[in-house]
Formats: sequence, structure tokens, C-alpha cells
Amino acid sequence: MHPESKSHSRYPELFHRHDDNPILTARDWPYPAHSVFNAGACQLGAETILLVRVEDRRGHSHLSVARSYDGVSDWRIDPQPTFAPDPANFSEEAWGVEDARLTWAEDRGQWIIAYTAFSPSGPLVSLAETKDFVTFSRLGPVMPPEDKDAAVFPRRFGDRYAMIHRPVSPGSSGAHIWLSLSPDLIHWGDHHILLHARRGSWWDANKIGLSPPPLETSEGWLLLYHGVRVTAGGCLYRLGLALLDLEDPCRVLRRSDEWIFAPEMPYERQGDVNGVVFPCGWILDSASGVIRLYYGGADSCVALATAQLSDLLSYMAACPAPSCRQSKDVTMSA
Ligand code: BMA
Repeated sequence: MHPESKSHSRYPELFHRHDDNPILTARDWPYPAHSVFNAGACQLGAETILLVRVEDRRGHSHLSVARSYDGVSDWRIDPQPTFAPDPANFSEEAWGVEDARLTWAEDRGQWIIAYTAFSPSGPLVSLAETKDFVTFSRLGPVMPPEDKDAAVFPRRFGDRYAMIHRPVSPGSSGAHIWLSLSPDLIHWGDHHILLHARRGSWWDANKIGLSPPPLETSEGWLLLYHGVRVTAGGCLYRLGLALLDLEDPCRVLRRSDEWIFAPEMPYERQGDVNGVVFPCGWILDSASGVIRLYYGGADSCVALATAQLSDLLSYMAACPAPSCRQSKDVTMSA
């Protein structure tokens, strides 16, 4: 354990940083790259797959696959961009593609990739599918700008898919986390506010967003989300937890009052954007109950931290239930 990690030892330390952090930087890349960060993650057979955001010197991002058998080292990185922006056919990708979240959709036999397409009108949510992370088919843009931090749930509720995302509208009082439903992944509606950004001095005041995709557990859907605190020294991106009802994910059962992970190490505190931890993927090993969390550090590297799922659920059990429901309860009809 890094000595810096003990600085908040009176608080529970749920996630433990890997000693080899950062596990990937631009120096590992087989072709010119300015920075690599904010990777989506999944387990594909014996391999851990990271779909890494790679930013070039223009400032535009694409996604590239890194594969490893132990999920920590010996990464084999595609020799050229795996999923490059395609502005000729998808004009909303003109300024790049960013921050992929990966969901295995059993009913489709495909991974659904929710990513940010950076259009000249602002960032928006696009979806694509793949079976193998070699060939991809785009479903196209599904939410207009400004919207990002999206992930699809791995199963349908009744006959509808559900997706979490974070729209921002000009003049709104904050950037909140929403949940929307769709019969076909293309047409989305029945929009609900799921979690409000808090206000004032809270760590998650004014702007929050989903981090990795929701994780199905015995107690509910576990959410890890980021909160952005604007300080005189710049923004601080920190992480908190929430738990949603398994059958009705519009119902928030618990939400942590305190953040549980924050920029502490040099590779999180200093980089292109200082003071950022930004996970887009986590992988649960159901045999051991260990979660591997892959996160971007300071928009400059990929890092790894691990936690025991049982520790996260015990922590959640002690967190308050929201005092008033922020979304109407909906019946997820079969
Ligand atoms: C957010 C996203 C992330 C980025 C973070 C910090 O708005 O754009 O991709 O890591 O800001 O710069």
C-alpha cells in the first residue's frame, strides 16, 4: 500500500491502489499518443480488455484496445486506433470519441459500448456494439448535446432497455444523473432524474456523472459516480456510491454522503487536468468477490484499484436512504 493512501486512515479505505500504478501511460503506446486515460473495461474469456481513450496532439480522442491476461501487466495494445472517429459517416464524431463504458447484453450476445461523441454542437451519447472488440457496428447518436457519462444496464426491465446518462441544459441549476428507457436502444424516453447533484459545500455539488456501468449485486444495482467540486485551485473529481432497486432501477435505495475515493497520488493530482480520478470500467470476479476498478488519473494515465464487493455493500448498508424520492416510482411492466 502506498504511504499516501494512509493519509485518511480514520475513514474506511474501500478501494486499494495497485502498487504498479499507473498501469498504462502514453509511453506504452505503439503509435504516437499524447495521453491515455478513462478506459472502459471487461473480461473476455481469459483476457481483460480495456477500451482506452487515447488523445492525440490535435486534442482529439479515439479508442484503442489493450489486452492482458492478469489485468495488470503485459498489455498488448492494438498497433493502430481500434475505434477511430468516423466523421464522414457520423458527423457528431468530428472532434473525437471519448470515455467508453462497456456492458454485456446477454439478449443481444454483444457488448454495448456507450461513448461520448464530441460534436461541434457539444458532447453527446452514442452507442455501438461488438462481439470481439475487433469489428464494431455503430447504433449512432442516441442523446442530443450536451450529454455524456452514459452506460446501458446489462438486462432489460420488462421489455425495455435502461440507460444512465448525464444531460446538461443551458440555464439548468446543475448537472444531474438521469435514467431513460428504450424498446430498441435507439429511441429513448420515460426520462427520470435519478440522482441530483447536491448544492453548496457538498463534495458532489452542482455536477455529478456516472463512472463505470451499474453493477448487479444481491442488494441492488451498485453505482459509482463522480462529483465535481469547484475550488479556487481548480476542479476536484471524487467518487461516491449509490444503490438502486434491482427490479425498479429508478428507485434509489442508498447514497453515500461522503466520497470514498479521491485524487491523492501524484499521478492523480498532476497531469493534463490536475486532481482527477475518472473510472469508466470495473470488473467483478464473482469467485473471489474482488472488483478491479480501472480509472483515469489526471487525464494522463490509466490506474487500477481493487475492492471487495462485500466491503462496498456493507458500507452501503450503513448509508442513508434518500430522504425524499427524487424520481417517481415506475412499474417496470413485463
Ligand atoms: C469530464 C470528462 C472526462 C474528463 C474529466 C476531467 O467532463 O470530459 O473525460 O476526464 O472531465 O477533465
